[in-house]
Amino acid sequence: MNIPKTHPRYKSLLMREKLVEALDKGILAKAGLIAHGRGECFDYLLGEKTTKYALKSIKVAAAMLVLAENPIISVNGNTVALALDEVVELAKELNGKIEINLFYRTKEREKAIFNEFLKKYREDINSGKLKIFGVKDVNYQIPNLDSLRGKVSKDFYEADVVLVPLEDGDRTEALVKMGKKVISIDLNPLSRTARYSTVTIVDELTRALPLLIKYVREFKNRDKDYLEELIKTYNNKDNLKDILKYISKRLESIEL
Ligand code: PTJ
Repeated sequence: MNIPKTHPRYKSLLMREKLVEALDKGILAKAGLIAHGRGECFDYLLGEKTTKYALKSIKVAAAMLVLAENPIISVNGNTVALALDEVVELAKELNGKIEINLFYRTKEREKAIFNEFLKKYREDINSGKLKIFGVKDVNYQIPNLDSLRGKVSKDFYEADVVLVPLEDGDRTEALVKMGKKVISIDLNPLSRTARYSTVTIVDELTRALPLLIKYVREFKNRDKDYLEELIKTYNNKDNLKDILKYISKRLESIEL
């Protein structure tokens, strides 16, 4: 569909279009459309911009990723549909590790997603700059997690910091129980994922990732004490409460 750039909701419509295309290509789960709709609704409440609270989480997440010994980024259908390039850019700033992990897991979708990486980043994959896990190598099981999301690669299993955009609450809880630091990106500050994560970035994926990349680059040049202090002084639950207050104040003062 040709969406005119002048349309007041151009960006939002473009995102929907990308998701529909991804559905046609077998990348997105049908339920991914519903998940996006829920996200859109929360984004309206947030004013469709990165709040100062989200920025705070982004900085803490960047510090954690820079200090991590073995970080990994987990991607699902929605993330690949909306932000494949940003995920790759971020992975390449770290150790190049990305894991495909699907809630609605089928061999066909795994393959379609892997091919999407291969189409654009074959050279990086062949040279080892980019490592895509989660297709034929899922020999490890996350304890206490029955969904198909529980099957992971050795690299994911052993990671100390995991970035999980649009995650499920169950897996977030199980990953935290394993002792991992879990960074999620989720527009819904009330979700179980948001509440269980070590750091929740309550922001839209395609707004948050470029900022995360920016701060990862910047923080590689900062000393360890500075980054550790950022992490130490952050409290995820307090941040979520601040976001809820922000939404509620915003709604009370809104002019229609
Ligand atoms: O590709 P699969 O099979 O792994 O399935 C992925 C989905 C997302 C369908 C699956 O994990 C799922 O059902 O997730 P939930 O439980 O609906 O949670 C998705 C969360 O992501 C919701 O809380 C939404 O508010 C949020 N969300 C949706 N779109 C965005 C978003 N957060 C940030 N940016 C978005 N663009």
